[in-house]
Amino acid sequence: MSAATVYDPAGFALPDAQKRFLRWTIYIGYGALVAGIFHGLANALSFANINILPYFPRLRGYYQGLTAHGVANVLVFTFAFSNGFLPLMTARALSRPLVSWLVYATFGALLLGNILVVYAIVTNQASVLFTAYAPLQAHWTFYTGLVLVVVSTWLALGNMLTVLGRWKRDHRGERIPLLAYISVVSYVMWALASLPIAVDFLGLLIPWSLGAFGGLVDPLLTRTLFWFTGHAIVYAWLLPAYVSWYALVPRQAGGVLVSDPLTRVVFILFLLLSIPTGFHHQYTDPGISEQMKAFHGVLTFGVFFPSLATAFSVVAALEIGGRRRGGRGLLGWVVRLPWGDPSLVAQMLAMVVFVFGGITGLINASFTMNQIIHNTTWVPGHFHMTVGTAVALTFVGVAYWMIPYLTGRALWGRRVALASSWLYTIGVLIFARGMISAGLQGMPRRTFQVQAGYRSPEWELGGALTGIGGTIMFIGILLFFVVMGMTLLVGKKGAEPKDIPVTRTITAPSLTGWQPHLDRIGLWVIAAIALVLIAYMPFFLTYAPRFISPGFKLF
Ligand code: HAS
Ligand code: CU
Repeated sequence: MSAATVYDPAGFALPDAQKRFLRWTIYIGYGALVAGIFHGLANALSFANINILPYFPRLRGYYQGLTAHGVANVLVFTFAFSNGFLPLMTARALSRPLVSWLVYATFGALLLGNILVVYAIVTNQASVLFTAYAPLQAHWTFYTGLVLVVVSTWLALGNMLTVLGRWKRDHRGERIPLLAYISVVSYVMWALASLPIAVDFLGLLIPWSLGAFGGLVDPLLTRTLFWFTGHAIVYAWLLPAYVSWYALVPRQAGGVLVSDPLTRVVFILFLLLSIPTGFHHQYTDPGISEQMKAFHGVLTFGVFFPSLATAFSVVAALEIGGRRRGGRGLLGWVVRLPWGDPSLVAQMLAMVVFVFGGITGLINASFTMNQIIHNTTWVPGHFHMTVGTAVALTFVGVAYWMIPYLTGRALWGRRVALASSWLYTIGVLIFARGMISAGLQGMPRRTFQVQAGYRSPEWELGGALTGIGGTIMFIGILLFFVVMGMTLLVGKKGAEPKDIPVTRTITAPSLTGWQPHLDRIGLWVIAAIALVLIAYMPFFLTYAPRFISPGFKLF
């Protein structure tokens, strides 16, 4: 750790058993990250016309690998990390231990879910990609495993709410500490958002995979339920990263967060607006009225706003840090930021890439422009800069203080860690440039280019950049694993950070006026439900389910 990252202890200590289980919960996530990147490499290279799939023992096809990549990296990695990180943040903010049995249950549900999902994918009975679109049909263990992963997030939230409830009993009239507030609101939003996919999997896909409904399924209904959850899911991945950007990064950069109230407003806006936007993934789907698509489109631009406010807040916090360290002039403060601290650098690079992720997101959200980029490689170009970098690289950066904190071993290989983040960032920018330009030329996503008989010469450059960038990203992440592995094996004992780097804010929360209402999370949940009903009821009230399609197993 660089000299800039000195964490003063606040007298907070979690029981050892809780620390251990949180650690193992998070390890499942990083394990999934490494498991997933191998097919990531194969997929990137396939766009450059290079086929390394034959080198994968036991792999029986492109879609099996692509499913493993998506499920491991966006479903398991993200939620396993958050299941450990958010309860840890809540406990730290409230200076209270967690509920032990809920920590264990969260870990247990996640582990069991993973065993089922891994079984289904490894045995090639679930090559349906992470979106699980029917009528592609997976083995019931795939859907059930994913349900258990979702259950694990509910258990983690249950833990946080219990601890918060106990804290409130002892602190009547006080405002919830910011770090606890934003951690809880993140998972409250997700819990609400996860209900449609629970209905989809438990009510439709699991029974169907076991032979119910005469073996028939309604593709539009299941797709709509998926995206009902599926847009909000991307914010469920993002918000834990925002928790770090708002509440920890300013401190790590030697700065301070500008506004406590603005931060709460941002998270409430995510609670309100993340869910009623799912149709922007279905602009090209038949059977959904144009008016409803337009309504979701407008709300999508609405949910863009709290991210803009976030950009303002995090840049301001970094600027304060840079100026306190002697930075002068318009941009001199950037140079003075602690560029030797691997935890901070990973997260700052994640932010820079997210600017491009955000811009491409706006283009996706624009109804007419979406017609050009939908189902092309533009979309994976977009999401590798959002979930694939803003989120993943932030979680990598957090690991650089959190794993030492949880294991009692100091970080090994600061320079290797820095190299890892820089390589990954350079890699993803080349990769996404390739995917985005080729996507504009119509290169399809989810297609094994090596075997596609309709390759266009226009895709050559974009495909090659995708392959080159993907390879650099792969090396970057491998270095992260070297750092983590060595930290666990030989990291110096006793030199680890003793506390979590929680920031201070310039504007404190107010005890009077409208602000305390922000802490009435239950009321905001009711408002969010109302908005969701307005956005989705017109579809569900007028839609007559059509169980018309048999299941397909094209693998
Ligand atoms: Fe998206 C498709 C629209 C954000 C993930 N998105 C996807 C898919 C994924 C995904 C996985 O409207 C593909 C799903 C599939 O398989 O089909 N997305 C948006 C919009 C935003 C957005 C409007 N997406 C995300 C995030 C994701 C994510 C976040 C994951 C975590 N997306 C869409 C649409 C589609 C879509 C359509 C469907 C496309 C189709 O046709 O299939 C926005 O909310 C983005 C807002 C972000 C910003 C950036 C703010 C910048 C910040 C950093 C500031 C820091 C700085 C650094 C400047 C406004 C906060 C300073 C540093 C120093 C060192 C000084
Ligand atoms: Cu979306």
